[in-house]
Amino acid sequence: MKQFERYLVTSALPYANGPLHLGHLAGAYLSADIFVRFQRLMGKDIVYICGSDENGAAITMRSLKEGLPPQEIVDKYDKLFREVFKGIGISFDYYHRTSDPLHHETAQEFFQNLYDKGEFVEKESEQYYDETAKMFLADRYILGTCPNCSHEEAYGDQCENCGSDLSPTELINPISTLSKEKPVLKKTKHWYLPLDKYEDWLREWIQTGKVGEEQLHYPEDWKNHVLGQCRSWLDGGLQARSMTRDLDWGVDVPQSIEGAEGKKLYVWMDAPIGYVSSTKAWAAENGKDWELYWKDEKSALIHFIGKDNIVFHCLIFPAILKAHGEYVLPVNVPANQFLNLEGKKLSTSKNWAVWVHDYLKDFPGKEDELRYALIKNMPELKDSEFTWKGYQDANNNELVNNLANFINRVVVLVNKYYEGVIPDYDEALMITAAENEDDMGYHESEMLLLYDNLDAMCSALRRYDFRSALKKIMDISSLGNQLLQFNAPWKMIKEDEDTVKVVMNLSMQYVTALSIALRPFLPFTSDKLRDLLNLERVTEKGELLDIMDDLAEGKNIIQIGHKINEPVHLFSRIEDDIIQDQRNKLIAGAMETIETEESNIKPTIAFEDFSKMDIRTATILEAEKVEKADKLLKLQVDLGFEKRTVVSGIAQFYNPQDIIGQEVLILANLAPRKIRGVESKGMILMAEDKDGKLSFVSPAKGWANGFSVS
Ligand code: B3M
Ligand code: ZN
Repeated sequence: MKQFERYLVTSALPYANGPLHLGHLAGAYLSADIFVRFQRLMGKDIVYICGSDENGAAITMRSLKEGLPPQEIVDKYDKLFREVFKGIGISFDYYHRTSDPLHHETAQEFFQNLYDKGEFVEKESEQYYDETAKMFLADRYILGTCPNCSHEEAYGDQCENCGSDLSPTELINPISTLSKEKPVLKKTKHWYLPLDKYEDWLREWIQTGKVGEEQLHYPEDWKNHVLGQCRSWLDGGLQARSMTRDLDWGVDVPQSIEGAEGKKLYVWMDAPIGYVSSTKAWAAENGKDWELYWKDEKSALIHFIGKDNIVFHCLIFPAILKAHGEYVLPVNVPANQFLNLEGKKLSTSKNWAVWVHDYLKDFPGKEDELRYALIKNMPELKDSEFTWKGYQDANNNELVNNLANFINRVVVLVNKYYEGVIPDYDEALMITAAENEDDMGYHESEMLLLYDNLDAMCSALRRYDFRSALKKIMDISSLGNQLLQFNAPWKMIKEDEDTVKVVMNLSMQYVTALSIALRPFLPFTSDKLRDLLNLERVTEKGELLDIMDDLAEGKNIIQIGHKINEPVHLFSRIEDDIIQDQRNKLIAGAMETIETEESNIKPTIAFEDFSKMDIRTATILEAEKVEKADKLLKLQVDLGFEKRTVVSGIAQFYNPQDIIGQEVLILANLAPRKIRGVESKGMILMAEDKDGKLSFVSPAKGWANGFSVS
């Protein structure tokens, strides 16, 4: 195993275009925070950096939607992120932002470096341009009809109805979301990174961990789903990717480069360099050398991200780093999968989310309760789920009944029997040679057991297996509870005070170990517990390493004669009504979003516009699936005065055999269109519900065909 002298840990830079929800936390932030706090507790040199991602179309689209300038949008969310991350205890060493001049400079230097080395290929292509708004349109600014499923609101890069990847020029009837007009194709020049050129070494590096002779990482340490995704990208063949955009918001392409005017860096070119600028800002404020962390081979770079960012962190950014030449490559990218919520995909646009700022407001002082529930269900290897019931159970059954119960019992008893002073004990009393070959005392052997459990927790943390590591903490607490249950000091105190001293001293050692070991997971609880123990709060400077050394040598970690404080409650039960409130809130939020969307009526039209439409009653005579199109049915409809063919995107909702004889309304004078080789004349009118389900709109039963609807 390669030994590293220092670590640089990053969490994905969140787009400053909307608030953070539980999925974000469980994806890239909690995991990194646990890892970093743990390494600090082990005395490692580790820097944890992040920042707001404030460039690119994600921001300008939001600015359009909220009707605020982009700068105001990013200021608003950057501020919110800082509050929320602090509130939930994410312990960045530095939180920067990519609108900062230092970042613009750093990203431009990087671009210039690659440009000077001839790493880019200049290419001219035709892209959509909005003549009214006078700008080139990023993919998301173009809407049109999907060529695959006829969905009318497909984006320039993707159809959300059938899920196909598109490019803007494939859309039928493209329209600009800015001016609502048809964009024109216009020539534009961009700089492309020829990723195909790096394919061979990327494959070698991902699969063997080697670049040339040098072993840079060990693939067996990487998560399978991460390797799998990389492999499938590589197998599909990498393509040159444009590293610049025609946008008016973001980092300028260095103006010394010919043709740079009006061009910005592609957001996925500049954002990962945000990790570098954030490190620079941290170093400048702390008198450190940022280059050591990025350029020395004894530095381990680790990116914590969600699975949708894998290709950028495992292939594209490494290619950029390598092309530059002076930088280290990541030793691991322990990406998490997705967190679902109450049985559904988390969705910002559908407002199916628990927002972290809302949680912090609704549950003040219960930050660790959320951290616990999320870590326990972290989507480390596969998608997982957060439910309010699960949150309640984790709190009541584990934090209250196990952890708080153990700690409380110990603290109460030590206060009761010894006025809060850690008792001295006679180890010899408890040596039971028959049970224990090494003549080891009870205290000593239980301390070793504690050590073994802590050691197992450390190994799990090093493997990024945070769920198992958290489980080890609860195992230690369970062992503590068993210790009390087995010895029942509250009974024993009457006949055998000396043995009670051994048991209570031991229990205090367990509680003290917990006050440090649970810190990566439950930092707020660690502080409360240290206050309760009347010990200094943990500063994350090697404290875990210290107690592990002491325990290995059989030393106590809280000293005889030390006086602790009076008991306080660390966790309390969460009742059903609180949970029900949260469920109601979730559903109400989602409903409200649907209503505002429904009331989001299209612009007013004139009566003449309406009267141009010829809507008729009709009956479906025949229906069959369209080959190789999951969503389409080919229908024969009877309009009374004629029969015709219509292709309709309803195959997901209706079986062909079930709709023969169905009475429908049809827009009869829509221009004919070829869909999948079939000429479609007209459109069947359908109603769409909140889940996107379609159903027929039909005249009263038995209505004759061909009548006009107005
Ligand atoms: N902002 C994408 C995201 O928020 C992007 C991550 C950048 S990491 C350099 O999912
Ligand atoms: Zn589609």
